[in-house]
Amino acid sequence: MDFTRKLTAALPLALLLSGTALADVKIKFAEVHPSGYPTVVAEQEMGNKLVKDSNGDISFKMFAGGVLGSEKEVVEQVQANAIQMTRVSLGIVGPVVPDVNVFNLPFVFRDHAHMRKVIDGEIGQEMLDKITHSEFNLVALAWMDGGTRNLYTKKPVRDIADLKGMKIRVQGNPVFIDTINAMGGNGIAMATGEIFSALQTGVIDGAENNPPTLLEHNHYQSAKYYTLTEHLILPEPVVMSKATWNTLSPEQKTLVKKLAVEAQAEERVLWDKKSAESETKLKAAGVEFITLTPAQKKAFYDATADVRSKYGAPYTDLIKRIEAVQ
Ligand code: BDP
Repeated sequence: MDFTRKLTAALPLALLLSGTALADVKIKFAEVHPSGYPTVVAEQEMGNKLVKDSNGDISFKMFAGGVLGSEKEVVEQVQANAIQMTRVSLGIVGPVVPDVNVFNLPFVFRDHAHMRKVIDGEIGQEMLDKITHSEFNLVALAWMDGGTRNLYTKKPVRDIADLKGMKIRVQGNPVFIDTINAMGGNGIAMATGEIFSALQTGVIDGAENNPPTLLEHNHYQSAKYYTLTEHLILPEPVVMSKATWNTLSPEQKTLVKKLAVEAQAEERVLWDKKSAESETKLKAAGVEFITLTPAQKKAFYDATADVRSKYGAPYTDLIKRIEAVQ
C-alpha cells in the first residue's frame, strides 16, 4: 500500500480523480434485485462509505438486476473471487453450507419479528460464522432482511387442498422442494430470473416470495393470488470472497464489517417501507391477498412437520435456542 501511495503521488490529477483505477481492492458487488430495491440501496450506500472511509483504497461497483448471473452462479463466482461480494438468500447458501439450513426450515421462526431478534443476537452471529468457517471461501458479514414468503399462484389457494399437484417454483434447495411437496404441491427449482416466463408459459403454476419480489420481478402479472402462508422467513447474508477478505488490512476488515452491519440496520427501515408500498401496489394491480384462518395455517405447519424433523434432526438444541428467543 505504501508503494501505491508513493506511486499515486506521482500520478497526474486526472488519473487520481478517476479513483477506482488506483484502488488496492476492487469490489464487484452482485445483486439479483433491480436498482431501487431495499437491499440494493443499502448495499450501494455501504459501498459509497467504503470508498470514502478507505480513502479510495477500496473501490466498489454495484451490478444489480442479476446481470452477473443467477444467485447460484454468483455464489460460485464469489467463492472463486471472480466477484468479490454479494447478498444472497440463505436458501441458496444451504446446499453449500448445510448448517445454515436450520434457518431455511418451514415455520422455524414464529414471525418476522422473531426472525429479526434471532439474526440480531448471538445465534445470528453464529450462523454467519458457520458460513465464514466453512470450507467455501466466503466471509459472511451481516444480514439483509428478505421479509416473509407466501405462496402466489395463477389459481387461488384458499386451503391447503387447493395446492394439490400445483407446480410451484422454489429456490434450488432440497429443503424447499420437500416443503412444497409435503404441502401437496410439486416443488420445482429454478433461478429467480426464469420465474417470470415460466409463469407466463405455464411451466409453473406459482411460486413463493415476499411482496417486494412479487412486485418488482413482475410475477404478479401472471400470478394474481397471494396466499399468506408465511411458511419461510429467510434472512440474506452479505458475503465477501475469502481471497479478497485476506488481502484487507486489519483496519479495512473492521471497516467492511462495521459498514455491512450499518447496511443491515439501514436496509431494515427501507424494507418495511417497501413491503407496505408493495402490498398497496399489488392490491391496486388486482392481486388478491388470501388470509388463512389459524386452523388453515396450521394445516401448512402440520403438513411440513416431517421436513422439520428430517433436516432439523442434527440441530435440535439450536432449534430450541431459536424457539427460546423472545
Ligand atoms: C428473494 C430474495 C432473492 C432470491 C429470490 C428467489 O431476496 O435473493 O433470489 O427471493 O426466491 O426474496 O429467487
